[in-house]
Amino acid sequence: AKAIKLTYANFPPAPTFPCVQMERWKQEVEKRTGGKVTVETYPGGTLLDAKDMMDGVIAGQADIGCLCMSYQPGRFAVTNATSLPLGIPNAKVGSQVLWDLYNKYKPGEFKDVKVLTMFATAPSNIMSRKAIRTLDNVKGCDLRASGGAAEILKAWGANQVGMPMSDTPEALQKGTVQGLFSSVEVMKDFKFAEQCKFVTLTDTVIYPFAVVMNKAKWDSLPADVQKVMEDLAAEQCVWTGEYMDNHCAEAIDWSKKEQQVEVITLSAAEKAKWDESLAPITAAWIAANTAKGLPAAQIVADIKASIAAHAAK
Ligand code: DTR
Repeated sequence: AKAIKLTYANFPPAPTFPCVQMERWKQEVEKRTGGKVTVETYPGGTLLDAKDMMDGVIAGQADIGCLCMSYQPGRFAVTNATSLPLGIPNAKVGSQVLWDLYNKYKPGEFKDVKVLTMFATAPSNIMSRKAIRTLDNVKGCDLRASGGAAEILKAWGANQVGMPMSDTPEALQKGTVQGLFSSVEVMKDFKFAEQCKFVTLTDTVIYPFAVVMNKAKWDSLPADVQKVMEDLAAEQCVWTGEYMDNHCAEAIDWSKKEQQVEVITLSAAEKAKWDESLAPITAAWIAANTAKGLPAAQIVADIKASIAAHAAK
């Protein structure tokens, strides 16, 4: 049989978690297909950039692409509902909740691709140049976030600045932003700890990711190869969630020990204030998306039930 070569595009640099999971998927596919398939990986936006990922894969510029759905909130309304403040406790649960949701709704925005897997980051925390200890400290602070996480920052009164993660190192360097709101593994992987000496633990929303394949390319694959990839989908989702959770813990340890970062835990009374300001977000999302014809209340109910089911495991 002729060897099958697939290209796989990713937007952030090679050491970051979207690329780590990409290399793991490549290895597993090459192994499980007995070398019938080889995957050529392109980290760092060398083949497709963050915002071109979905359309680039649809157009066949890459066979496979990894995208952060938060960077196009309107395009991926159903799956981005996992970025509402609904209490996803970690990346492993978040990844499974996202995968359940995708499989239940199979939203139309994915009709032109084959979805190979999905996964989520760990819940977001604030990484900043200045100490943020109270809700008042956040007000007016220039912080970078996208999608659902951006809505959270706005509710807290931050000056939210939107951009993909891959543009953030330069924005921090230039002082366009004073910090960011994301999962904390980036403190180590992007060396943000060299500039952001404070982490405020808010443990709020996750960012959802998808890995998609060009539809015609998928259709051209032999059934046994398709089966290997389909069997890997849920496993890859859980693997990535676990990797992310472990890596966030390592990054926090490293930041404290090697970079003298202070990790700020909010008091229960203070945290209650932060959470209270998020209360209207979900209701507003349900109203807006019901108006657009989505079963929005059901989607939120499904996410809550799925969190409870996976968190209990
Ligand atoms: N939190 C999202 C996604 C994200 C988290 N870690 C990384 C690393 C590399 C790229 C994207 C992400 C974000 O802030 O964009």
